[in-house]
Amino acid sequence: MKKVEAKKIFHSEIEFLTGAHNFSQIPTHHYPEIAFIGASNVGKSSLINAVFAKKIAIVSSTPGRTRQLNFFKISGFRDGFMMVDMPGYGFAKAKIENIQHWQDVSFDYLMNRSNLKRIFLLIDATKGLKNHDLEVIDIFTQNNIFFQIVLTKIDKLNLADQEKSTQEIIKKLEVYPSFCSKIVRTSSSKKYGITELQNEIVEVLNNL
Ligand SMILES: Nc1nc2c(ncn2[C@@H]2O[C@H](COP(=O)(O)OP(=O)(O)OP(=O)(O)O)[C@@H](O)[C@H]2O)c(=O)[nH]1
Ligand SMILES: [Mg+2]
Repeated sequence: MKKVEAKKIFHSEIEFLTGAHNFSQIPTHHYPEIAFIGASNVGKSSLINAVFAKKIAIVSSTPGRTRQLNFFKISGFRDGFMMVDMPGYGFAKAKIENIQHWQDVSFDYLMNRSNLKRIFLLIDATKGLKNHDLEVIDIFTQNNIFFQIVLTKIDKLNLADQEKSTQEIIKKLEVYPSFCSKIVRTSSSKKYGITELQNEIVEVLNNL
């Protein structure tokens, strides 16, 4: 199959397709999917906007803004692919039954979705790995789900601290077989690392 260039993908149309509160609302289609998952407020929606250079995903300073699985369709790869913006976990103010519900829907999706080709797990570079992240990573490990870490908000750290944050994560996670040791460092606000992340996405798609 002919390889598609990054420029074609990231300058193509992106549209919000649907938001799923329940597993039954998750759309059925043949498009490959790439998901952004991470703690509430880590910067998932901002990063989708930065990667596609469009204000399409809703960004908020209030944690817990994304309460459904949001599906965005991108036209620039073959006949299309999907980006999935997942509800953030670890949102302290949410009602316990809501948290349980989002988690059930999210994990059902993550574990059973054959369309899903890559999970990018976002970690705030200033915070590092938290218990919530490790719980998610444990579930990935138990289910042999491959994931790749993306550090967010690196504009808040100097280069030495970015490196320290990266090495700490590698040290903690290198024992996990489903961990991809290639960590991408990004800042949506300063547009750092966006090209690198785009290249990772292109690689996933071109290897399908
Ligand atoms: N300094 C800085 N702030 C950022 C960056 N990315 C996101 N933010 C801020 O972090 C906050 C949360 O961003 P979102 O993109 O809404 O985070 P989210 O992970 O989608 O949040 P939920 O949907 O609540 O889970 C907003 O105030 C953003 O402006 C970044 O690269 N640098
Ligand atoms: Mg969000």
